[in-house]
Amino acid sequence: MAELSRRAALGALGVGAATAPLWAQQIAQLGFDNGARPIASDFPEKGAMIVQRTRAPLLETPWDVFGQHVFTPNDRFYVRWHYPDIPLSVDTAAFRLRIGGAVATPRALSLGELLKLPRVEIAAVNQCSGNSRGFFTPRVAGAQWGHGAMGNARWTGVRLKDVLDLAGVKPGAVAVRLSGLDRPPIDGAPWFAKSLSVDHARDGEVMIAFAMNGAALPMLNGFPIRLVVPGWFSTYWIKALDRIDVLTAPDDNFWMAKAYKIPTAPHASVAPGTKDFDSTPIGAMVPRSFITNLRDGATCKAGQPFSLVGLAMGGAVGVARVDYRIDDGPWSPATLGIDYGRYSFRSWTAITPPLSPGRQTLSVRCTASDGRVQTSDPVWNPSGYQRGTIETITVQAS
Ligand SMILES: Nc1nc2c(c(=O)[nH]1)N[C@H]1C(S)=C(S)[C@@H](COP(=O)(O)O)O[C@H]1N2
Ligand SMILES: [Mo]
Repeated sequence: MAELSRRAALGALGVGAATAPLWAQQIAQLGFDNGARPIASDFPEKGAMIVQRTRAPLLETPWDVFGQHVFTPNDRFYVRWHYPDIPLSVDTAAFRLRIGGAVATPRALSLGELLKLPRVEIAAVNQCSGNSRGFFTPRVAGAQWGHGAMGNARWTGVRLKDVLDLAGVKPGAVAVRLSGLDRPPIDGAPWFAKSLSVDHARDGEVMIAFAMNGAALPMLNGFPIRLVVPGWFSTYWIKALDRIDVLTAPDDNFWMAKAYKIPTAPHASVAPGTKDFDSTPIGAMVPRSFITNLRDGATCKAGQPFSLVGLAMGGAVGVARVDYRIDDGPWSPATLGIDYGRYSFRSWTAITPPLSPGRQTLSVRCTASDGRVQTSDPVWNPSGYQRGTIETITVQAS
């Protein structure tokens, strides 16, 4: 990979990044109250993105991108960091991935050594736990994402298992903790680190990716290497990964023990306002589906059929079927597009019967290959995680 030998440098990034005056910017409407956000094109290696925050950058993919691509282009792929102190350049020659803790031989691997391992490629959706948080009712605190804190890519890299085997995981190990080059703003604050069970880390699918969609990772998406945990929410997909620690006890760090926890109740949902509930770390994703060629509030011609186009995902399993319906009518099957593997977006299309005049609701529903099906049950938890409810839009036919 020639691109990995470059010394990537972004220059100053942050407060000054979205420099265009507000009047010169486009505005995205995210579909919930107070959902207007500026669109900026001046983040490094990024095209037009919805700016949720500049420091640390939280950039959302504009919705029209999902209508144009099953694989989200790198320069339109959403960005999420917790801490403002993020890597802006990486000296790829000096870079080392350190593997320590309960291993036979602690290692510090150069990128060259890493790239000698067998290559794997997998198509997988990267989705933030809080994707679609802005649609939670009642609203909850946190980044008010629309549906664009997700993206699909072909990830190329090496198996985490093979990297762990180079160091030799000792018997008695239970978890593998991963962290990257970003740092908390104040001493004593917990580094952003996430852990997987040893079995999960060694399942042969969890990978360390050095490329997405055939190109080096954008700096903001974790250059030079990041973890990819197919089927799991991307809080675990550690970017700019430079440290792996094998643990002999469950990880009790803040980001595992306190943050990113969801109710154990069905759909990760509790009655709005509930604070005390049994919780568990968020993990596998759930089925979701979206219409991408029509916006909420769109107008269309009455008396004639029209085509629906969209994307679906099964979560941690594949997409078995997608159905749509008009108002409370029967569910009708959509036609599925190319299958790029169970972890990828799956495109779908449908031709509706002629629409009667007036306002109608269009709903879309994914059934995953394990039989799990989206429902209209509302999802609410105080952190705004794991929305999986059936999404609807209204159109005006005339
Ligand atoms: N090093 C590091 N990795 C990280 C994070 C972070 O703050 N630091 N955030 C995680 C979260 S919560 C998300 S949603 C994804 C976002 O990945 P992306 O920015 O490539 O879209 O990165 C994950 N990996
Ligand atoms: Mo996230």
